[in-house]
Amino acid sequence: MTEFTHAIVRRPGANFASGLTQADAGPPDFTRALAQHDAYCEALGRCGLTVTTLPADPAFPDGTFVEDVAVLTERTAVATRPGAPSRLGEVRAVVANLGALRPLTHAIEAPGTLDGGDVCQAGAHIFVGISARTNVEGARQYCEILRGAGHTASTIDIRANPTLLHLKSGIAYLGDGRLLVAPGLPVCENLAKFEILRVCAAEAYAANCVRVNDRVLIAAGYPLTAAMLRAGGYDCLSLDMSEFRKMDGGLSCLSLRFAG
Ligand code: CIR
Repeated sequence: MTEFTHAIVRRPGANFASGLTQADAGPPDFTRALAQHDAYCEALGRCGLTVTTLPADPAFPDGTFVEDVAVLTERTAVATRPGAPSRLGEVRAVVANLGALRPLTHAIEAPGTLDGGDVCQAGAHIFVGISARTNVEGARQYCEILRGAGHTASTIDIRANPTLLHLKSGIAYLGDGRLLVAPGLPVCENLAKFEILRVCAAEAYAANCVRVNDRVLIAAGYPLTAAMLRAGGYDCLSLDMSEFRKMDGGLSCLSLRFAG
């Protein structure tokens, strides 16, 4: 598993509640969102990462979900082309801040769209979701980039499952050939090569966890998933994600993690 040294995050802006959401869970509380974001950054620090925090940009209420605008592997650094038109302009600032640490190797071109939330790296293999945000052309371009760099890649079409905004809304790689998977994620041949830990239907949101070096960041309030991970030997840091969940966001979306 890649040992991460750096993360880029972006503070939620005062108009965070104007972002895109289908959660129907009411508006997020901005003050609480800031406190949750601070705790998230602190957790990344505890995992050994140097965290660069970008200021909010009022032009982009979804800008705190930085994961969607770039995808980084050990061999590639790709600027995405987000599937939501309101998010297209988020790419520039984040990519500029990757700077010399991770200079871009590629960019997704129109008419392709790709959201970083649809990319799940599982060791040497990379799963790319085809979703309401990532189209077939964007996934094709990205898979070609990955294969050209020596990765293997395959797609998972999640369009039949509207409860999953992105592929990583329903899957997380835990390392050691293990995946945490939500119910409803289509099981394909490439997934079956991994050991699968299943999240129960009542805790589907908990499938979006993040392995960061020796720890796993998990969303607070999902005791069965937490117990399963702890029984599996994982050192879990539990974080309250309530306000980001109201905006369809999860733990992975709030940072770009990489080895600098
Ligand atoms: C959006 O709809 O684009 C944001 N409100 C949430 C994005 C969450 N990102 C992610 O899961 N990677």
